[in-house]
Parts: sequence; C-alpha cells; structure tokens
Amino acid sequence: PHPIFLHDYQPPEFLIDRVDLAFELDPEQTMVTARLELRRNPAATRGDGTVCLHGEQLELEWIALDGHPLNPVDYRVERESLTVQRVPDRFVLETQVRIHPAHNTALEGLYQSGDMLCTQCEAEGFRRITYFLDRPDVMARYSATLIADKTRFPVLLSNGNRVASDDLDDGRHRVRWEDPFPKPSYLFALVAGDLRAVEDSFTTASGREVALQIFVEPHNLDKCDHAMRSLKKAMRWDEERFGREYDLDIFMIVAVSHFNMGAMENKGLNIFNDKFVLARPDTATDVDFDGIESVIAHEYFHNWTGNRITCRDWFQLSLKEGFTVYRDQEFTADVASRGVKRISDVRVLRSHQFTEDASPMAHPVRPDSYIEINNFYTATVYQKGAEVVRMQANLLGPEVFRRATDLYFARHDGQAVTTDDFVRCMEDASGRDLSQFRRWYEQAGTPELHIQTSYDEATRTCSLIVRQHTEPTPGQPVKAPFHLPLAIGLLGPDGRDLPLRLAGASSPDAPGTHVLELRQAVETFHFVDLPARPVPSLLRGFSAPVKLSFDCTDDDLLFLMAHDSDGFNRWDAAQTLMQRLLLNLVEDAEAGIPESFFDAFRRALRDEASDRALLAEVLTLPAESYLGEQMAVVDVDGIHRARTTLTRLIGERLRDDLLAVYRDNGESGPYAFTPEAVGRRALKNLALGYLMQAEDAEALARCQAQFAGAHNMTDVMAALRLLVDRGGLESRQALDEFYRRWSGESLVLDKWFSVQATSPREETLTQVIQLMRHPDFSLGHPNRVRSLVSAFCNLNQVRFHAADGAGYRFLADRVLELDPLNPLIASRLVKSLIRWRRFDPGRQALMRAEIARILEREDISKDVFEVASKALD
Ligand code: HT7
Ligand code: ZN
Repeated sequence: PHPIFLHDYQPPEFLIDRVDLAFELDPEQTMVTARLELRRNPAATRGDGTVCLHGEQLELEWIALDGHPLNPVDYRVERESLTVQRVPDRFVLETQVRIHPAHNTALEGLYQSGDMLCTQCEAEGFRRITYFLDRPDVMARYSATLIADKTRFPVLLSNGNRVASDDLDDGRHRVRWEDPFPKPSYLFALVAGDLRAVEDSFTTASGREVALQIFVEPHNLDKCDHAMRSLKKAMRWDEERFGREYDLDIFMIVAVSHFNMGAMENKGLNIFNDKFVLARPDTATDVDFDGIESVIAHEYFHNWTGNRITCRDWFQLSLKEGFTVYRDQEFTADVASRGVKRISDVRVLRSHQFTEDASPMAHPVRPDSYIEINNFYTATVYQKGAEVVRMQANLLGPEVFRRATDLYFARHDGQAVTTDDFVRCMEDASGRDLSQFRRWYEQAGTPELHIQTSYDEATRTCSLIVRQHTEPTPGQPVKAPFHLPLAIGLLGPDGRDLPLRLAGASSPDAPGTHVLELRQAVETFHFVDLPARPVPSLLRGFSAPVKLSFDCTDDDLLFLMAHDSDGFNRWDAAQTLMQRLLLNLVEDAEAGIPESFFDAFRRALRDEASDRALLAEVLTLPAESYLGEQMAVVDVDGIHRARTTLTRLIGERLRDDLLAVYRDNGESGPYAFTPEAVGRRALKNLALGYLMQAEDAEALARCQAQFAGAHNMTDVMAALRLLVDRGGLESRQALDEFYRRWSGESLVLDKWFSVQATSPREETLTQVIQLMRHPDFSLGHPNRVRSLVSAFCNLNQVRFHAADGAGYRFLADRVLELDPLNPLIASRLVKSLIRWRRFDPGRQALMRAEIARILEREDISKDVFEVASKALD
C-alpha cells in the first residue's frame, strides 16, 4: 500500500451537479442505479478525455453515457475504479451495480445491522454503494428512491425531504427523498427497517417548525427521552451561541446496534451507534447520559461545521472535527459544569492525545500523508484540533471570535475548504497575524514548557523564564517554536490573586488571570510591585495543550489545591501532588505518605460547600496509565502496587469521613441527570471505592446493598465493579444476577463484559478468553468487541502488560481474526501495541514480536498494515 500526500492535492477533473439514486433493497443483494450529471471542472489543471470513478466491491450490471449503453471497449473496471474513455465536457452517466449488504462485515457502505439496512459513507464508504467521484470536494444535489419489501422494511429513510411514496404490486413499496442542499458523498445515508419513532418538534429562532424524529427498534422506544431533550438543547444553544439555525424541515436520528464509531452526521439523517441514543436511568450510567448529550450535540453541530461547510480533502478533517469538538465541549460546559468539563476534557487529551503524539503514529492536526484515512480519526485530529480552535478563541476573545466564526460561515457556506481558510477568517476578523500560530496545524508533538520562577525581594519582582521545546516526531526531526497563550495568576500569602503588572506596563491588570503570548523558544517575563514571594498558578484552565513542568514544592501544591481561584489548577495541583506521592511509592514501596496529604484530603472531604463533582475529580488518584506516562520506563507492576496501596491507606486512614460522605450523598428521590446529582453519585461511589480497598466490613455490606437495591445503573455498576475487583463468591453471585436481569439488553450486557475485562485480578485474561466463547460474544459486533477485547487491552494496564506477554498474544490473535471481517476495528486494536518503546526490554521484545507476527500475515488490510508497519519503523 502507498501513502497519499497532501502536497499532491489536485482539484477534481469533473464535478457532479446532480445524483439520482434508486435502490432495490434486499440484504442478500441490492441493485443500485445511479444517474450522474457530470461536467468538466473549469478549475481542473489536467484532463485526458477520460473520467475515473471510485468503486469497490461493486458488480457492474450495465452502464450508459447520455442514454447510450457503452461497449466494453469504452470503459475499464478495475478493483477500485471504473474508467470511461472519450467523455464529452458535459454528460450523463448511468450505472447499475449489485451489492451484498448482508455480507458486508466491514460496516462501510450499505450493510445489515440486526434486521435493518443502513449506510456508513464517511470517509470512503460511498464507493462501496455506487461508482462515484467519492471525494469531499465534489458536492452534488441528491435524490434517492428506495424500494423494499413493505413488511420487512416499512420505514425507508434518506437525506432531505420525503417527496413521494407509493405501494408496488409485489408487496414492495417505494419512497423518494430529495435533499435540496449540495453535499459531498460521505454525507449520503439511507436506512430501511421495521422502526418506530419518537417525535417532537422545534421552532427555530426565525420561527420555522422543524419535525424531530428518533427512530429505534420497537422495544427501545422507552429509551429515547434523554436523546430528544439533548437534541433540542443543542439546537437552541447553536442558535444562541453561534447564530446557527437548522435548515431543513425535518431532522432524523436512527439508532443502530452495529456501528464502527460513535455516530455519523449525514445530512438530515444522523445515524448513531445505539449506545449514544438509548438511555433509561436503570439501563444507562451518568457517563452514558453524558456521552449521549454530547454526541447528539456534536453530530447536530456538524450540520454547519462539516455539512454546510465541508472539507476540501481528508487532510483537512480537523476543519470539521476539531471545530465541532470545540463546539460540543463548549455546549457541555454551558449546560453542565464548566470546571468539571474542562477537567474531563484535559484528562482525555492527556491520556489519549499526548500518548499518541509520543507514539510512532504521531501526526499533525492536519496530517500530511496517510495510507488509510480511517486511521486518522484520532485524538490528535479531534481533541488537539479542538484545543487549537480553543486557543484561537482565547487569543481573539469572545466577541471577536464570534465575528470570526460569523465570517467563516458567511464566506464559505456551500464550499469545501481547508484549515487554512478557517485561520484566515480568524485573521481577517481580528486583524491579527496568525502565521506562526499555523504551526499548530503543521507540527506534530506535544510542546514541553519548562518554567523557572524566582522572586527578588529587593526589586519586589517575580521573574518567569519560560522555555518551550518539542521532541522530534516521525518525519519531523526539528520543530520551530509555537505561538501559544499562557494564562497565569500569582497568589499572595493569603491565597488571593495579586494584581499583575508586567515590567514596563503603565498600569497593573486587575487581580486575576493574565494571558502571556509565547512565541520564542526562551522568553522571560518580569512581574513587578509584588510585596512578597507569590505562588505562581501557571497554565490556568489549561490554556494550551502542552506539558508543563515548573519548580514547585509539595507545599506550593497544597497551597494551590486549597486556594487557587482557577478550579482547573486546584485539580491539577492535587493531581501533581498525588502523582509525586505515587511515583515515590513506585520507587520505594516503604516510602511514607506525609500527614499533610491526609489532612488536605480530610479537609476536602469535610468541605460541604464545594461542588461535589469537582471534589470527586480532585480526590481521584491519577490512572495507572497516566502514571506510566510520567516514568522513563513504565513500571507496570510497581504502579499497580503503589496505586492499590495508596487507595487502601486512604480508605483506612479516612474511614469515618469517607463513610460520612457515602451516607450524606445517598440517593433520595427519583434519578435526576443534573450536575448536582451526578456529582453526588460520583463522590459517593469514589468514597465507597476507597473503603472497599481497605477491606472494610461495613463497606462490603453497603456495596452489596447498593448493588441489590439501586434503581439507577450508575450506582449498580459502581457497586458491581467493586465487587468484581474484590473477587470471591460475592463477585460471582453479583455477575450472575446481573446477567440474569439484563441479558436481553445488549448495551447493558456490554457493561457485564467490560466490568470483567477491566478487573485487575490475576485471573482476568483467562476470564476474558472464556468470555470470547460466551454465546453473547461476537466478533461481528463492534460494541461487544470494544466491551471485551478493547476494554482489556486499553483499560487494564496491569493485566494487558503482563510480563509473560500473554496479553499481547491475545491481542494479536484478535487482530488477525478481525482484520478480514472489519479492518477499521482491527486497526484500532493494533494501536494498543505500538507504544512498545515505553516498556522494559522484555516487554518490548514481546510486543514487537506480536506486531511482526501481524505484519507477516498475507493480505493484511491497509488499515492494519499502516499502523503495524509504522510501529516498527
Ligand atoms: N464524522 C464521523 C466520523 C466517522 C465515522 C462515524 C461512524 C462510522 C465510521 C466513521 N468514519 C468516520 C463521526 C463524527 O466525528 O462526528
Ligand atoms: Zn465529528
């Protein structure tokens, strides 16, 4: 397989103005007839009188040009293309192909999920439906006529408006859809099935009525309320915050069970992994409710950032994904808790994106080459892309940023554009020069900021020397400095923010946060008029996606934890402190934990005024995988031992306070998904976790009672997890009971698989291997694979990285089994192996051997090939 390069981009030789599709739908074989109106692109730089269309796994039945059937000498069918010779500048091309949805295990193109048929076209799935110029800069108006058996497929959906329907003589029916908006092929969708809809409506700011429909299988009708509420919230928020109104008369969501990713923003017909639609308090956890709210919002927001304005090519993926993630993060921050949201976003960034940036798959937010684009739906493109938009928003300030996004929507509506076009709008609206800032799109790697602070009593000056450095990444040995905002505050001895006055500035800023703009590899800043040595609070709100190190004592961290006016930095100080204690314990299992730590923890537990959700975040120990990242060589077993020890010590030393917190935050009344109630449950279950690690008898009784008596899945799962991690008879009984109760609910059953796969108990891998043979397990069901196999490999550091290499062998076996079925899922799994350089020589050798074994397989997909081969480069 060969890479594709950004610098090779050429505009398409032909444009397609209209597409009329007709589908005779049947799972075994579907006939697709396409009528395409093509014309030569005036902007094209070359052309040789032929047109070459993408197509994969299509059986061509017939082909006609301007109404005349073509002779075989006039066209050539290859494995991935159809070339037609001697075409005029403007013509109509008609084709009919046969495809086989029931045998489509890759879940790209048209496929079967349970009893329904659905499509997934992003990024390059449309070419598995019909021959086409399957690239995002070819935007066309579509109609789709769907014909199917009326009993099996009473509901037939596609993009846009339903314009006609009738019954045919043979038990089939026909529905025609027309989408008035030009769109790229990756946004095409159809769904056929025996579905029911929950319906509602939304009146837009300009007074238009939009019909809202969520389609599900009949037994799931009672699990759509939260999704519908989330959708309406998102629609209103986008009007208020970004001035974006919905543009069609109908907006549909369909929940399907077999889905490669989270959801898909097809124009007017979003298709969702059912995990991000279906929720009832007794079947879904707070994390699930949260995920549904933000994924529904994310896909809805794509209607403007992705659909109305799309990407010129797939290297620009972050144009729509980074901006849309930024928008969904801001939405959640506004409708829930801004502080808690920032913490959870930064957790994800650090655990997924920073690790990716330090891996052989490191790539810029705008990659410059790829072998398989599916491998680039990554934390870098999504989460770092969102941070890059956030930095621009912060550099411009809210009003100017809004002017800049308005300009972007006005200037580029209906176009396929680049990240550079986006930045130009930021520049044009603000008058600022962002040329250096553009490096965030071009250079991979996480910048490291090292800050040295000093205080000079004589001049009452606090100086900051800031150094930035970015390690080389594959293909980019040398990095130029980034332009980045560094938000800081200085705390006085009473814990309050001091007024900040940069040397040379005429007047001080008000007390609070000051944003420094960095541009050089080394820069020095002097703050004057400071009566005493301040404690610096750096990178407030995580103002840039960097790794920060600065010279501060444990006492400084305790001080920041207690006083920083920036909630994010209070949390970060606690994390840094706990990280120090834990890494000390890894080095020396006998190392003591200072009393001051337990005192601070106790004070926090007793602080009844503080936000429970924020408190739960502050009191959560850093994850094992995150601790591993902080070490030169990951000490898998040492980290697990240290974290278990500190958890137990907290449980023992703070027993009474933890029990009090557990009791005080119990459920009262029916389930509510409010920030306050979610925070209470999080804190209560965190306290229970510490107590259970201390083997407390009362805690065990409470945990069992919670498992048996809770009416919400958050509390049931929290208790089940603790029982399973403890092991023994109680664990088996709880698992059996859970299975009996929930074996008919696929999404709940996923939880049953993953709670077992992520247990740190020694027997977990044996258990996972047994579960692979469970009648409810199937490699053809991505959610199930994620709940068992990916959960074990990605969320269970201590067992996956067992020193004998059994975890690695298990993973490689699954990759080899999955690759012929679903390369996208297989290749995501390989990513768990690629960071082998982070481990000790024994593990390194075992991991590399498994990657090599994967690469030895003939006919490996290009998805898996790209990841595995880059891992060994
Ligand atoms: N734009 C979508 C990304 C996507 C995808 C979704 C489902 C299955 C396969 C997919 N390939 C790419 C989802 C999003 O980011 O909104
Ligand atoms: Zn997206």
